Amino acid sequence: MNDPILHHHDPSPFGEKIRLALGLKGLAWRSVQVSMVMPRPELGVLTGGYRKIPVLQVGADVYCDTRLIVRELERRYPQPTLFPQGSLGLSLALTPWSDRSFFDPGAGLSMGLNKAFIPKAVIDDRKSFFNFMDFDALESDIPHLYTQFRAGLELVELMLADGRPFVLGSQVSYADIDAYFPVWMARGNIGTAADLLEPFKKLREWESRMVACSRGTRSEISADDALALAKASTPHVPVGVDASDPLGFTAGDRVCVAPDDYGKIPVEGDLVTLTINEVAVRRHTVEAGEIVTHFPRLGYRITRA
Ligand SMILES: N[C@@H](CCC(=O)N[C@@H](CS)C(=O)NCC(=O)O)C(=O)O
Repeated sequence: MNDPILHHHDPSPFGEKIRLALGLKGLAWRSVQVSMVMPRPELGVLTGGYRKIPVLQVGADVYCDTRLIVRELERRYPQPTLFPQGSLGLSLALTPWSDRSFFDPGAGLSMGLNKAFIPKAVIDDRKSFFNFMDFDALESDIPHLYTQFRAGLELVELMLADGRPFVLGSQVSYADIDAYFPVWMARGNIGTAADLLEPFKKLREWESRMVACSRGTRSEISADDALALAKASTPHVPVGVDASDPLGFTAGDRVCVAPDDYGKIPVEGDLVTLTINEVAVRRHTVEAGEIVTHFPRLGYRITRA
C-alpha cells in the first residue's frame, strides 16, 4: 500500500533517473504510465497542474522534480545510500550541469534528428513546453548540437579517466545517475549514438555497468488506482514554515509554486512546508481528497496567490 508510485513514461530520461534510483535502493515500486502529451487529468489532480514528469507519489504526498524526489527517497529509505562518502551536496550540485548543459543538446538532437517521425501532437506539445529549443532551427542546428553533446560526453570520460568504475570511485552513486541519463537518452533516441560514443572508451565500459544496474521491482497500476490510493491515505504531518525564510510567508498562506525554467505552470495551494530546500502546499481535491504537493526550492518561484 505504501510502495512509492512513479508517474512517468518509459521513454522519459528524467524518469530513467528515478527508475535507477529506485533500483539502487532495491525498492519495490508501482508504475503509472502517463500519456506522452497533455492532458493528463489524473496526474493533474495529484500535482495541481505541474506538468513535468516524473512525479513520485507516496500515499497522499506527491513529490515533483527529480531533485526533490531523490532526497525524499533517501530520507524514507536511507540504506543503501544514493550518496556515499557524503556526496549529497556534490551530486545535487552536479544536476544543473547534467540537467541542462548535457541534457539539452541531447534533447535537441533527439528532436532534430527524428522530427519527421515524431507524431505532430508530440511536436506541438513540446513546442509550447521546451522554451529553450528553437524548433524551426533544430535541423540546421544539428552540427552545433553534436559539438555540445560531445563536449558533455568528454566530461564524463574525464570523470572516469583514472580507471575508476564509477564517478565517485568504487561505489555507484547518484553522481553516476546524473552523468548517465543523457547517455541513456542518446542510446534510445539518437540514431548515430554508436558513432557518437565510440571515442569514449571509459564511458562505454561504465555505460555497460549502468545498464546492468537494477531498476527495482516494478508493478504497473492504473492512474485511477493511484488516485484511489491517495484518497485512502492521509498526507504526512508537514514540516512547517521557516520563520526566517526571506520570502516572509506564514503557514496557511495561499501561494503559487512554479518552475522558473520551462513548463512554468503554477500550482496553487495552502502553504504547509517551507524550508531551505523544500516547499509544499496542501490542496483539497474532489477525486483524491486532501493532497500535499512538494517541490524543491532550487529552481522554483513562490508567489502569493
Ligand atoms: N527539473 C525537472 C525536469 C523534468 C523534465 O523536464 N521532464 C521532461 C521529460 S523527461 C518532461 O516532463 N517532458 C514533457 C513531458 O513528458 O510531458 C526534474 O528534474 O524532474
